[in-house]
Amino acid sequence: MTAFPDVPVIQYEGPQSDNPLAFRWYNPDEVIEGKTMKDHMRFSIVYWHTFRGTGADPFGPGTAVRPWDDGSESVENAQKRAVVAFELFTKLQAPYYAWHDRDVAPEGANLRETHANLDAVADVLEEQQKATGVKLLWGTANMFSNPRFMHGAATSCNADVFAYAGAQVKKALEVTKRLGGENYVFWGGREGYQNLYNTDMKRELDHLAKFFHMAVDYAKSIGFDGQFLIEPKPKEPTKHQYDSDAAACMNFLRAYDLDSHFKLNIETNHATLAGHTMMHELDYAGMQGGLGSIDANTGDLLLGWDTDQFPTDYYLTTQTMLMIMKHGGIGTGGVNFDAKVRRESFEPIDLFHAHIGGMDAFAKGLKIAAAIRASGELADFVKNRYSTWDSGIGAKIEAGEVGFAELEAYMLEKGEVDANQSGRQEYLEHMINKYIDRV
Ligand code: XUL
Ligand code: CO
Repeated sequence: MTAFPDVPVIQYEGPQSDNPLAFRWYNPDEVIEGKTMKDHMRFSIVYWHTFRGTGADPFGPGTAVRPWDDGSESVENAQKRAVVAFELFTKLQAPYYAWHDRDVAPEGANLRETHANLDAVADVLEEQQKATGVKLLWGTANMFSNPRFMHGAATSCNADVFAYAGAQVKKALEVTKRLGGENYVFWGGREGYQNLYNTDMKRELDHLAKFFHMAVDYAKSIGFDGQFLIEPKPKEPTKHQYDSDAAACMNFLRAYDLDSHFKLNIETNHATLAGHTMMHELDYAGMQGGLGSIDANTGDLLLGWDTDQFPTDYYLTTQTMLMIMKHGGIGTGGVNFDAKVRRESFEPIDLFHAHIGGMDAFAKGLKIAAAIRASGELADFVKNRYSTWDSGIGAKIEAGEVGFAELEAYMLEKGEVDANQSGRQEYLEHMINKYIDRV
């Protein structure tokens, strides 16, 4: 049985290929800076958009044609769907996948039944992982769709909801461990507020921290040694999400003594919703030792909400790979396509076109970034721009050898600062194009 009879395992055919079902840039075994493309990116496919997305929007129902799915919320349908998912992962040569508990298995009539449903589907996931070699990048719990989470989960005003969420994450952690998941993600679902008149923000943040500490403690008790990740997002569904951006997350983690247990999962469309670039969020997380993984997608600047589109822009992928390489690679994380096909792209084959495009864009971005790094042109420019800090007064300031009194004495003697130099933004933007042209 195959769900995609007309799709072969996608192969690398090189930039001149006209075959839409081939990679033009993603050549998994090609070595760049001493590491294969496969290991640089550790591509991952998400279960929720790719296998549970229907194309529904606030104006109309789903449009997606998914012949393998009978549309029911039965465990049997979920198990059949899992087999199809692994056919797609394998045909795309994706080494990883990621899920929410509720993507893979339906809720039952009560928590006990819900847990059992998850176990029954995990049996198939485990079998399929073994048969195909595809691995679990991360698991997470959906604590935002069910109406019980209307006020949030760990930040709910209702203590019972906190308790339910704890039970849910306990189980999700167990299943993530069972399936060899390399990370566990918390995206803040409805952890935020719609207004401050009805919200005790301090109490909610204290609860959120308590919840994360419980997760760390429980993971330790079951021997789950995957990396915990928080995924920043500023808004949607709430007006203010507590995990609003990389800086807010790092501050939260430090304030509550969680920073040694968590890193960040940086998502492109979340960065832009926060008014930042992906490059900014990656650099900020990286410099704080918090870069754990990325959710690869892109938004539409004319729409301005979380459209979760597939990334095809070489500037974006180049900038992303530049930052990942600058900060020493993606570690146990990966390039996880948290992206969905458009409502109008309703055929199964569109899932392949979308992922091939995203993987190729990242592969080319990696090659461009490597070429920029190999020439040293950009790094030399930046180093030179800060050269006044390498000796003289700059070096003394950095070494902590001087205070305001010494600075005053220095400037009184010198009278005026040495001449400033151009930042050369336009020169650099054009210089980056040179590498895009040449790769
Ligand atoms: C929501 C989002 C989530 C997380 C996992 O915007 O990105 O899908 O990645 O909960
Ligand atoms: Co995401």
